Amino acid sequence: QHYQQTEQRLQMAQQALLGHAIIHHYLPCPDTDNPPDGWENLRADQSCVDEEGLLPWMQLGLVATDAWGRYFRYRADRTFSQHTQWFSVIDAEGASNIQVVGDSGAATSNPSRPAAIVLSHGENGLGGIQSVSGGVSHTMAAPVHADEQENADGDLFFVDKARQQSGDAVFDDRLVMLSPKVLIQQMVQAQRLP
Ligand SMILES: [Ca+2]
Ligand SMILES: [Ca+2]
Repeated sequence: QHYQQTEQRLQMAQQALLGHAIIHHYLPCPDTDNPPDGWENLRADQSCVDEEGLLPWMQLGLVATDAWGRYFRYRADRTFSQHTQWFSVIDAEGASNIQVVGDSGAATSNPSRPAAIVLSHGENGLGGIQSVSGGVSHTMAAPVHADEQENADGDLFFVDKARQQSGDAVFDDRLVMLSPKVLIQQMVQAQRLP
């Protein structure tokens, strides 16, 4: 039930990001405030304060958290989140530095290179930030599973795979990717690319 609801919210986040890109010709920056306010954080020069943070849910008109009350982690590649310059089709193809693999151990596997990812830390919530009523937030404990650690370390690498458990180490993260191809196709259709 919680997984289904979280899955639905992730799908909606994916759609909302596409819609945002079509309207504004870029992806929003992450929300890096503490406590988060649901709005992107920009520097004076309009670049993102950080490429990774929380999904700016207010800006996208979404529910703030997953079904367990934790904010969604969000990373947008800088090619696609530049507010001052439109990305071109040529630049965008394969330009993303984000890499998503099915298993961090499988170094040979071909990584996906999405323009952005939205991630729920799952039922255990480890590595996430819990929303507490009254605008307060609470940082969850660090993950135990190596692939959950990979999803919480703030770098360019992520793991997307089915739930897994070995002893105390549980992998239950869920993520959605925004494909550059889909993004470009939608923007071309909406005549939002030069
Ligand atoms: Ca998790
Ligand atoms: Ca990582």
